[in-house]
Amino acid sequence: MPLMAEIAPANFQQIEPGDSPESILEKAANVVPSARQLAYQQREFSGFIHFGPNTFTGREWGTGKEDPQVFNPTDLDTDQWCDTMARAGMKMVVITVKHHDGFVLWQSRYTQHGVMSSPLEEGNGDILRDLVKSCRAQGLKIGVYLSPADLYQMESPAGLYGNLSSYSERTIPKPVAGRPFADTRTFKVQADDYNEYFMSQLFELLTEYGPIHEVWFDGAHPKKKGGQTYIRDDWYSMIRELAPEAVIFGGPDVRWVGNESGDIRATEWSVIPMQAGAENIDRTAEDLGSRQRLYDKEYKALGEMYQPKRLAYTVAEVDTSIRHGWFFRDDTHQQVRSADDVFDIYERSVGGNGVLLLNIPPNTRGHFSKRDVDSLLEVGARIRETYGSNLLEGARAPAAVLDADDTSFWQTGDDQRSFEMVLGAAQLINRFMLQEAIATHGQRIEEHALDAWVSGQWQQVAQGTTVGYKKILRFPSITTDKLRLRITQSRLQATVMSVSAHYYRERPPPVSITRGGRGKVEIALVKHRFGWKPRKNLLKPAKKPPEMHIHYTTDGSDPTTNSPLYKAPFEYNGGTVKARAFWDESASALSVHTFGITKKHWKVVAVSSAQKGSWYKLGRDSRVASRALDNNPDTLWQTTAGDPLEQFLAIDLGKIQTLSAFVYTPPRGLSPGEGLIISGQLQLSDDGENWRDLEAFEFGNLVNDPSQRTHYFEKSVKTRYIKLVRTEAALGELTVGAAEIGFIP
Ligand code: FUL
Repeated sequence: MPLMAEIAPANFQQIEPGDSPESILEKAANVVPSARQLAYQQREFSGFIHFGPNTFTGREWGTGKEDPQVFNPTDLDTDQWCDTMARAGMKMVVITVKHHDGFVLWQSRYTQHGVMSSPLEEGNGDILRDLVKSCRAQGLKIGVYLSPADLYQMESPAGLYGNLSSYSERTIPKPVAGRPFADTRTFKVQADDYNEYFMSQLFELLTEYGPIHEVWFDGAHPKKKGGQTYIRDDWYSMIRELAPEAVIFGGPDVRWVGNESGDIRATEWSVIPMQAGAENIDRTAEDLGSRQRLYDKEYKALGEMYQPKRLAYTVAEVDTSIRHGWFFRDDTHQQVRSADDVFDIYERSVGGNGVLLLNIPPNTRGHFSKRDVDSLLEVGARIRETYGSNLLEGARAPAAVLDADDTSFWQTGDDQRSFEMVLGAAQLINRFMLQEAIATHGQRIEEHALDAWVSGQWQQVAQGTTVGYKKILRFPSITTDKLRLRITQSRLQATVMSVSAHYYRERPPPVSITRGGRGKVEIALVKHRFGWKPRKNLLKPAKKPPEMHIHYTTDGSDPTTNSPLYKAPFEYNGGTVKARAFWDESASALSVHTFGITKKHWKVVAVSSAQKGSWYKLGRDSRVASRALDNNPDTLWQTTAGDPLEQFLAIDLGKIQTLSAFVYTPPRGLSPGEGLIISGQLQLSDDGENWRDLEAFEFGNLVNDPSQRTHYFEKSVKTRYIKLVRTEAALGELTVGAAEIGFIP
């Protein structure tokens, strides 16, 4: 392909009507991150803090009607948070200064719904002030999550959200008698009451708490009101003026990776086609930036309005929580991710051209709980142990890829597509890291492969697609003294700025605990995504893997080598199974699974409605009520839209059972948000006809995180008949459903 006239690298490139596929590709290859995006991406790993009334009420999404008195951390210790995060290897912290409930964690002039009305320091507490101080001591940067959705401002009588006030010229910050600002800059905007409120609060955050490095705008909206609109362009301009180093998440700089489970695409392009403003892309789509996507005919066929106007640089941010849920709920049931799990997410996200934003929700004392701390400290130790040094140091290789200079790089040429690295001595290696010179040359590598010299010949040990800021290749351990990196496909000539090789000390893999079709519990080693076992005919493992044993318990205790040895699937009527794999002295992370009572003798006694007939994905009767009891999470029960007043499912458990919790598995495979039961009521009956209320339940944030949810009862109940009644469906949908309904004994 003939090269076109040089294009000056820029943060975005405009697509013009006369552009050809070649010229579009050339433009894409010359999109580079802005200085603030680059600095942000180089920080790699940040902590996320969800803290607020939800911490004390156990909700995922608040209502805005909480009494500020509930917010009562009894022993707030932001130093403990920051000390832990710094030791985990994080460089920045983002905190929910205002979540969807509208409660503010700082001393805002503009509302009383926040710390100023809470018991914390008798109304004088300020979580952001304390956190900023602790962050400084640890060298951590700080970011603020300010939710545009604000339930307090929607629900309270004088609330400003959607109050139908007119847009007129307003001055930001709105002056408040007796509370002047030291920073005397002001902004004139056309705004309504809520935008004026929101921007004035942003002004406080950006001018009174020191440099802010990320502003996080959540896209989620538990509710909407009054056709409220946002003057986003004005928010962004003010941020640029007041916090020039801050990246904007949910705005022009940083993009949601598209899930909350810690996953990143195997191919993660930073350069993606979009309209100006960046709001019009489907962030959950599998392919955002391949060549096909750049000059997609179908995309163009949608018409002028939908045509991508520019190729822009956006950093993918992987936000996930160390706990099940974003807020602290309890230290008994709420699951905490193991170090294995977090380290795996770290390697895939940071080593997959993304930034990892890991949430650690403080508990009601205002501390990180011990389990979270243990896991984080172990992750920090593994990061240092694995990535703290480079096994290629002193190797013979192009100097530019081994020096510490970010401006020097090796570049492919017409007949130069690979380079070798010759080590001084053979080394045990199972990780390889590479980086492109994105600051000057953008993201260009489309495919690459790594070879090792083993048994007198080159053997491919790993391959990948995109690289961008950083790629970590993981492969079974090999012993070698020679490596070769091949760039097998790229946009224009690609660059490699830096490479390193590492060894991750292998641990026994975690185990999975499942219940098979016949109701028996099966425990198995999880095959690591990065191939704990070498593929056949590829390479002999450098070391023979040691013998592995799995031990488990059903009495709640932590399994040791003295616990029952797992040999074969076993019968189990429900409860909690814990298991670990052991080799030599080391044990895998603890796996825990709680099973509901078996559903063998359950029957549907009544249902408000169910979708009949076949459904294209699953065939005949795939959405009838019994599908919620069939132990198959891929089938589902879904109501019709014909019973909007009362939607329910009543079940006969076959005999009287003792139940301690309700487990809801949301339907899969419907459109996003469809069929989700956000809140409901459980009822009991002795005869299947006369019902009395048991408890109400509520599951927040199901749309973004449609994972299995458990509602524990205040105390266990005995019953033969139980009924699930929908109170509210997600996004106001007319139908609800479930993939599975379960109860824990
Ligand atoms: C989502 C929110 O709805 C959750 O509550 C959480 O804050 C998460 C980070 O973003 O959109």
